Amino acid sequence: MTDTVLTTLVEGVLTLTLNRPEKLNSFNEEMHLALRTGLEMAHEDPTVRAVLLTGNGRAFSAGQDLGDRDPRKGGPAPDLGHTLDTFYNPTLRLIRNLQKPVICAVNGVAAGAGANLAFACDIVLAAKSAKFIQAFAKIGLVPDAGGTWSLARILGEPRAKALALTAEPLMAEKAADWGLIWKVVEDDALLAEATALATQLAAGPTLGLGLTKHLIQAAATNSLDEQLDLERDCQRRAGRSSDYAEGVTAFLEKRKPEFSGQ
Ligand code: LHQ
Repeated sequence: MTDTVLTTLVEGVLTLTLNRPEKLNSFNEEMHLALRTGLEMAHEDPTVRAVLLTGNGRAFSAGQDLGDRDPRKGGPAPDLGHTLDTFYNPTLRLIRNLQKPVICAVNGVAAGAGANLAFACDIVLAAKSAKFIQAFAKIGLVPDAGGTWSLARILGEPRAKALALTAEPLMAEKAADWGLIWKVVEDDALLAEATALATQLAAGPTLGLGLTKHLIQAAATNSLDEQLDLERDCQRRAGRSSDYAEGVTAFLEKRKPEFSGQ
């Protein structure tokens, strides 16, 4: 059995590399469970202070492994809702609920749930040659893995609908122009740049960064009043952290802060 997700932990960065390159890192059950194990480790292990998600080979991920459920083999129609409940949705929630930054380095094509997995991450960098495809329409499905949520929120209805209904590829540079991702990097510089960013964030004030992520996500559904209250509560927690004391002390002493993540 091969490792369907390669895992390393260096300087606080847990790098999870989707690793079924011959299938363009499409998801089978084994890869789903391996990714989930990695994300659960990110939740539980305090030495993990940032996550970097990427793919091995020429693709980031082509979404669901379509060979896994070959309709030519007969049998009852599959319950894809169950597949989402069992595999995709827990992973999406683990990423969104992780109170640590998740960086995604999209190294090549990201199709179907593969694209939407990337959009769930906190900061997305993509190789110049990468493209995003809402491939679902080509096989009679609806966008999943949070795609309708992310696309509608980030792009608005006109662009979200056109991408989802036509399944036209969206090149990395346009995705960045449209605000779907953070930045485009030359192909051969992607991993180094994404690792440097993840390492920088892993050395940051993890509690404060996690609360910041939570606040920005909550803003999508909160009223201004609710958000002001939530900012107050989060700032109260951040203000009691040792990283706040260290940050201010380092500023006053004109030195670089050494954050512990606490
Ligand atoms: C693949 C795949 C793939 C298996 C390439 N599976 N082998 C959730 C709930 C439950 C079920 C259903 O789905 C979902 C969520 C979803 O993600 S649905 C959407 C599933 N994904 C797709 O529909 C994308 C299918 N792939 C493609 O359209 C193309 O492969 C893309 C545009 C990604 C890349 O095109 P090319 O660069 O031309 O590569 P290729 O098509 O030649 O693929 C290379 C190999 O990878 C090839 O195998 P082979 O043995 O012939 O070399 C493909 O069969 C295999 N592959 N995607 N999803």
